[in-house]
Amino acid sequence: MDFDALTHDDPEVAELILAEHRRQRDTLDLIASENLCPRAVREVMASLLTDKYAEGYPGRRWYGGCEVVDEVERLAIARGKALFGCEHINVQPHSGSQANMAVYFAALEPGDTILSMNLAHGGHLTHGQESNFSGRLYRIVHYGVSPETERIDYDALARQAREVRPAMLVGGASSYPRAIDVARMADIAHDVGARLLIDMAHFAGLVVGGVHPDPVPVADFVTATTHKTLRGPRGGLVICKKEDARHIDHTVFPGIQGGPLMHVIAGKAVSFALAMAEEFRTYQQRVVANCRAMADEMALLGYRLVSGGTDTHLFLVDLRPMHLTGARVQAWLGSAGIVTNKNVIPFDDQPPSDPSGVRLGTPSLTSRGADEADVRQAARWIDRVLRASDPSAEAERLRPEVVDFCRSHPIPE
Ligand code: DSN
Repeated sequence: MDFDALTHDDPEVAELILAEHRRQRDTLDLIASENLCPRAVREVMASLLTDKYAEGYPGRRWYGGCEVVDEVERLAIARGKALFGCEHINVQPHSGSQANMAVYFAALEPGDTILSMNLAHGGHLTHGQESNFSGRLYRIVHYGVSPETERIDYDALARQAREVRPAMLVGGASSYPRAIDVARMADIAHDVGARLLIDMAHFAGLVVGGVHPDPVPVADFVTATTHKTLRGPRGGLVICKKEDARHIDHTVFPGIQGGPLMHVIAGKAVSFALAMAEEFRTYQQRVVANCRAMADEMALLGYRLVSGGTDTHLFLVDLRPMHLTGARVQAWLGSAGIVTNKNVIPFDDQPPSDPSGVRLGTPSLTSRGADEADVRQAARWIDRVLRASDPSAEAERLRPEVVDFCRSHPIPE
């Protein structure tokens, strides 16, 4: 990595970035929402596009000197429309939270009812958590997963929608391992006159890769982050039909944001182009195949997986049969160089700070070239630590093997 100016001007921050580089280089990242964006995207993010103010939209800015960034944003929009096959895309949201906020503000009034996935069953903060703006501004009713299958019961959801009559149905989750039946969700929403938002933050890359049902043709609004399975810069986007385009754009700016981050928008343009290549499709197929293989290995090793497995890039391990909790497991695996996150599981008795599950995902590992044999090995490493009589000591013993693996599967430099 090349940090000549930074090393000279601020060696302290330069050293922290190098430390993070070493950490990423020498650890296995199994956090399902993380990925490794290509160097081209990082170069754009570090470019002087960060200096430009461009409030407004291409051709309609509140600042002079926007002729180049206009082209950047037009390119991101054109590529985004081609990639997702959508009528309209807004590439300015700084994050997935702001993308969701834009949709709620554009389509709802405060106090309207939103029917969304329970956070404790895999939903997201912006789907109505009580301290989040969504939970404070709207009347939130949650659906969850069935206690028997740990999957969404679409018949039950349809009945609930008929009782609740929400203004908006929200589909999408942060820790739901199964594909979402977006067509069924659209039927349920439209049957009760609700608008449908599909938050595909986690699975946008899978949609592009053709390994998850595509919400774009059936949903009124689709939001995404660009840094998870999509493997782009950290940011968000909103997709909608032409009739909502003006309203969404006006809600993003000036409604909830000021100046767009033009370096990030350029990064989105680059990642959209990369996502159109055949290699990206293959990558997404491998993310899902790797996830299935790793989940299968964990199940063979005797672990209980929420819903019995996965259709996506992530799965959840129920630690209760092992008499373990997520915080300890996350810490032990972290000592071995295996980075995970503790996670609530449906019907969890444990508090969110130390829940009964751990979430495992394969996007980052697959970006390093890991194959099914590699992820099965990662599962066996996890088992080795968790079954050891002294997991902390076993994690220390395992650490050099993890580093060897990481060195033979480098991160993008
Ligand atoms: N925090 C993200 C995740 O880890 O799933 C969701 O925004």
